[in-house]
Amino acid sequence: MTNWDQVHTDVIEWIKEAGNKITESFTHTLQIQTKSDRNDLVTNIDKQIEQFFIKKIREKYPEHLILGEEGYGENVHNTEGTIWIIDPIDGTVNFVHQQRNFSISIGIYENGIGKLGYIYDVVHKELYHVIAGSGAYFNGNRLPKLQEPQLSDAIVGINATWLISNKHVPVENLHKLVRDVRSTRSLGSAALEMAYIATGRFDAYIAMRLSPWDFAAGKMLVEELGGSITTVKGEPLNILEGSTVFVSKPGLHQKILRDYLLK
Ligand code: 2AM
Ligand code: CA
Ligand code: CA
Ligand code: CA
Repeated sequence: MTNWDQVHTDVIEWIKEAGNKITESFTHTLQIQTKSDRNDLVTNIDKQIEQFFIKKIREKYPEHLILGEEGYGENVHNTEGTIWIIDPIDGTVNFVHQQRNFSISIGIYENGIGKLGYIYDVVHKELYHVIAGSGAYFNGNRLPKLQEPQLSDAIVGINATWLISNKHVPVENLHKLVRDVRSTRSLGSAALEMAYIATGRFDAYIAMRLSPWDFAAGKMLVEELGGSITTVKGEPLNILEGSTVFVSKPGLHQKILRDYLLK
């Protein structure tokens, strides 16, 4: 049996330690490589931080499985057992170019069910965490349930790239959405954009290409507070597969799906 209180204590300690390692790296020269295209970056620090978590987890919880973006964990094929889904740096482009607006994201699932989730904004020292079924927290303070906003008052997170072209939603529909809401933002860290919904800084977030480590923690966080997360077609997310992602406060989710994304 997993002692979840102990896991929580450990993650908080490890995430803060990892955060310090990342901020210390700011004064050193980064080794930057590209992945799927020239704008998809990875650095030695992304790799070091993933390896740091994997070492800690394997020492303390050897029976647990780890799915990490940089590939130092296991090849996880099904949801059986306890799986840690880790993005060591979510928002690597921001990490490289801005030294801010990136996060560490960790979601822990047991037999496919979310148990614990963490999103840590390293530079602002803002920690979002969720104990599924027992509350979501911002820097240790319990977050209230999300309220339904008016579409015309909504701040929507979306990357401008998807308004130029995407394979999933007609761009005209997205253009209309942009006109109908109060404003759009693009933060560049999917996990943080979901955390921003939890604190009410954003009302919705749309992304056309995310991976499990981008949304594993954010999904739990938003759902705990009564928000919804699906694909842009309204389908449930598979925690082990990449997909489009649409996250929103209650009420607004159905409205944006019906009037814009499924139109
Ligand atoms: P990353 O920084 O961990 O790669 C904005 O680019 C957001 O989309 C970030 O959260 C980024 O995560 C994520 N993302 C997912 N797939 C990506 C890809 N192929 N290229 C760039 N960013 C990607
Ligand atoms: Ca990446
Ligand atoms: Ca990511
Ligand atoms: Ca990453």
